[in-house]
Amino acid sequence: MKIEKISVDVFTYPARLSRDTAGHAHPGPEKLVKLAMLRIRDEDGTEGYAFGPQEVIRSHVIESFARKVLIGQNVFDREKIWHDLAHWQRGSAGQLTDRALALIEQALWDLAGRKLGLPVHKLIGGFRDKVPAYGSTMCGDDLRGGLSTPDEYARFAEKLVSRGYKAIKLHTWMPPISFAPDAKMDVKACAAVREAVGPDIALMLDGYHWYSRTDALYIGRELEKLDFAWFEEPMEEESAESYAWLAAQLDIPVLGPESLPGKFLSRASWVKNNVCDILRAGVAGVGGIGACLKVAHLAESFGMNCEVHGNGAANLNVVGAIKNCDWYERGLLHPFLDYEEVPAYLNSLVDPMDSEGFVHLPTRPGLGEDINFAYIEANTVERY
Ligand code: LLH
Ligand code: MG
Repeated sequence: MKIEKISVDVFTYPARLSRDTAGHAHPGPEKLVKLAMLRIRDEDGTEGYAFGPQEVIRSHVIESFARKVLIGQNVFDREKIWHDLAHWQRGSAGQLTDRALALIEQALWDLAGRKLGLPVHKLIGGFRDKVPAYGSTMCGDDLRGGLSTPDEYARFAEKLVSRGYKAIKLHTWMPPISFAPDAKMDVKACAAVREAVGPDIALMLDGYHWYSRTDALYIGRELEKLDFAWFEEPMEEESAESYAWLAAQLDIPVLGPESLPGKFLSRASWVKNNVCDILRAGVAGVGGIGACLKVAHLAESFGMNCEVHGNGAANLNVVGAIKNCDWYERGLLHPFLDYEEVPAYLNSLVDPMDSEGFVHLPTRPGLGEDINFAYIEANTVERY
């Protein structure tokens, strides 16, 4: 049961995404993009896998930290391995990130599931076999027919509802879009979507993340009139005081923190200080599935929901194993892109959604990704 080998295959696959100067994803011309697949192998030859950006698990990270900590350890000792890695972070001069911890730990969960013949959510302790999804839009853009006006958001929302979604989250306009940020435009888009989908679809807003307190308060009060389910990350999350100020004045639940560092420790301070109403954590952001479960269980202990950030196998397995999360975030979605299209390195989607808007939890052993190993082998450009 000892870990024998850790390696990374970097491969290319075609995608139609581009990133703006602030890092937000939008539709773009098809081009080959790189993705890294981390492999961890047990002495009996069983492997576990996790996918992520090459930069996060570049050869320095694998050589200097992952191999030194993992080789020879018991493959099932995830908690010990995670703490050994977390302690290395302090002396790593910022090179060993929470995102690297998350990918390494994900591969260990995948390996454990494959060895035991169980999906990871069942291994953790299953809570459900299907979960309602919200359609999470891309950020607003300036593409005609895309997400460039409130009316275009409304037309797209109608399409999402006819696809089966029972909930929609808007990401509205952010710089570098010329007029952004604009609190009034955000409210107009939210009003147009509510008008288009009627009262029975749950709606959420995840707008500009750097609004002033007063703009955030204005938007929050308008969302209350539109019966939105939550208001996500409207301000800089380093300012817990601003969130406490906002949450104290609004009835609509304020949700966060999504991108704040500090793993489950920073979330504990948010709960203790009544900084938010619904807690947030995603596997990549807090350093792994185990860390994300700690946040969810912390929230549960205080009678709060923890809405899990992001799509993908790891987040879906967490959602399948906790009670206090109402939705799975499916996206990011855009009128010009087809989320149902399977990326070339997989044989099928890990998060298929039925016509009622439910995503079904994977039943394959491990994290549940149906990996196209032949494609990856044929398109590998670097190995270490
Ligand atoms: O800024 C963005 O591009 C989105 O907000 C993105 O980070 C998305 O992952 C998100 O916040 N989802 O909840
Ligand atoms: Mg968000």
